[in-house]
Formats: sequence, C-alpha cells, structure tokens
Amino acid sequence: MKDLWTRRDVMKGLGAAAVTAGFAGMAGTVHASTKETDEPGMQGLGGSCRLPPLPYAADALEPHLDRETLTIHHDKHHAGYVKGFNTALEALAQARAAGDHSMIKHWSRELAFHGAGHALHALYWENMGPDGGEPAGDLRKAMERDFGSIAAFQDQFVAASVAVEGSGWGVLAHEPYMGHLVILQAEKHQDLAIWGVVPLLVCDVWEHAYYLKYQNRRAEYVKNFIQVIQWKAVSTRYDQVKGLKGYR
Ligand code: MN3
Repeated sequence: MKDLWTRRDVMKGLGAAAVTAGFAGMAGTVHASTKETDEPGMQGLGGSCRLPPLPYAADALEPHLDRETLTIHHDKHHAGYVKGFNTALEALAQARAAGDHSMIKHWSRELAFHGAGHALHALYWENMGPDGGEPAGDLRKAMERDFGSIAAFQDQFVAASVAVEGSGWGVLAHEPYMGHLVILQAEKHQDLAIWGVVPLLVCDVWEHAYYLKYQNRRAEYVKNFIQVIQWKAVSTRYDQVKGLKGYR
C-alpha cells in the first residue's frame, strides 16, 4: 500500500517517531501530535524542520551569557541538530518507502540524538530572557510542594546540572504519571530519560554553552544561568501541561 500513502499517513508516522524519541510536548518547531497539521516543520515526506530564531538579541543575556557563545551555540550547534534531524527524518521516510530498514539502528539513534537536541535547545532559548523574574502562580506552588522551597529547588537543580557526567543537561520536568515536578540529569540528549515527561526548564551543560567565558567553571556558569531564567515562560509552559496525567 506504499503507493497509496497520503500525507496524513506520513504525519502519523512522524508523530509516532517523535513520541518514541521522547520529546512529546516540547517547545519549538517539533510537534509530536499525531493529528494532521499545517504547521511548518511537519510538511512533506522528509524533514522540513526549521531553526527557530533566538527570541532576543544575541547580547541580551550579557554579562551572564556572552554574545559570541550564544551566536555560535544557536547558529552553529543548534542549526546542526536541526539539519541532522531533517536528514534522519528524510532517511527514515526513504527507508519506509523502500521497505528497507537495514539501517534502522543508525537512523533511530540519529533521530533521537538530533531530535532531542533540537527540542531541548528550542526550550533552552525560551527558558532564558533578560527580565527573568521569580517563579509564580501554580508553578511556584508546585515547586514548593515538591521541593519544599524555591531555594531547595535551586540547590538541587544546580547540584544536578553541575554533576552531569560528561555532556548533557539539567532538567526540571513535570512528571505526568504521578503528577509532580522532578529534576533530572540527561546524559547527552537522549539517555536516562523518563519517557513522557514534559521538560519545563533545561540547562545546557555541554561545554560549548559556557566554555568561551567560563572555561572549566561549570558551577559558575550554572549559577549565572539561574539568574537569566525566564520564569514567566516556564510558568506559561507549566500551565499548558499541568493537566497532563498518565497513571497514578
Ligand atoms: Mn547546546
């Protein structure tokens, strides 16, 4: 029936792949929904995902995060993930069309690596801003409920981010199975994930995120990252997903 495939079938396939890769509900141009959409980034057989622009000027987070690091990080590193994600989507579409999945391990890894990298970076940019503010509203209540206090959250988030082994991320997430907030360490992009959680706040602790300014002082970088968290965006995101429930 391959010749009868419609765009709707392709969309379903991409949606399932997105969920499998573990970035359901994440920000940016990735849409994990299985319903057909005309959103850019989900059209056509292969990948047409686009690099979202930085939501502020490249020097807007100075002096905490410098313009050069942000520019290279966004324009080179994040762009590379988008390119790799599209390549994987295209290769998987071709493999499905050809009925040849002999390279499925390779392309599944590529899909997860670049797809997760793209989604986490889109969220990382959105998480930061020049006028950060404080956690408020339901997010604040949930943080106090699940961590004891905002200070206790911050201590754990910094400790977890600093202690990521090698390259990876510190992640604040809404865990929908029991309906609470959790702080996770993600090694690389795609390992040690709880599938189905919706990340709310992520801190990139790959060296390229801080090395030009902070060299090996990751702890100093993470502490300064805390200063530029855009809590309004984190709250909005939490409000969007807080009703999500798995099983209890
Ligand atoms: Mn990065």
